[in-house]
Amino acid sequence: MKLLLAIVNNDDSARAAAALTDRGFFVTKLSTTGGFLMVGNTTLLIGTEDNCVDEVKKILAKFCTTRRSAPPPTEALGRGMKHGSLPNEVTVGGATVFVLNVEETIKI
Ligand code: 2BA
Repeated sequence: MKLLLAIVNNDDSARAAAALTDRGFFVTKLSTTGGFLMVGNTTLLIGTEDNCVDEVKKILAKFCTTRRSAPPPTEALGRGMKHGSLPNEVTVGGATVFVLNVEETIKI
């Protein structure tokens, strides 16, 4: 069994989670914040069998595409970013996915 931690854009999270649950996957949505931009994102927890990991990755790739967008407001920015230092457009979306081995899953 594997646990996928998928950090995705808030705007993509509902459709990605719905597509995953439609295919029978169990999903938990966590509201998270990126440590660099200090902007909200969503972390999806997906526990699944080893042979289903590729299907989860395909669904995430379908619903979490990268695109160009206006940057977040500068007052929301965290470390490493100065006022006026962002370009007019930044790349948003995509997914950062960690695949972890699960020793045991128990539902009590
Ligand atoms: P943030 O930490 O807010 O990072 C937003 C984007 O800023 C990143 O996009 C990356 O392009 C850039 N960035 C982040 N840290 C940087 C650094 N130390 N130096 C230079 N540029 C940096 P993504 O790589 O697509 O990551 C999107 C979000 O996924 C991140 O939001 C963070 O919440 C999470 N994430 C990505 N990689 C991670 C990792 N290795 N561990 C934990 N969380 C990660």
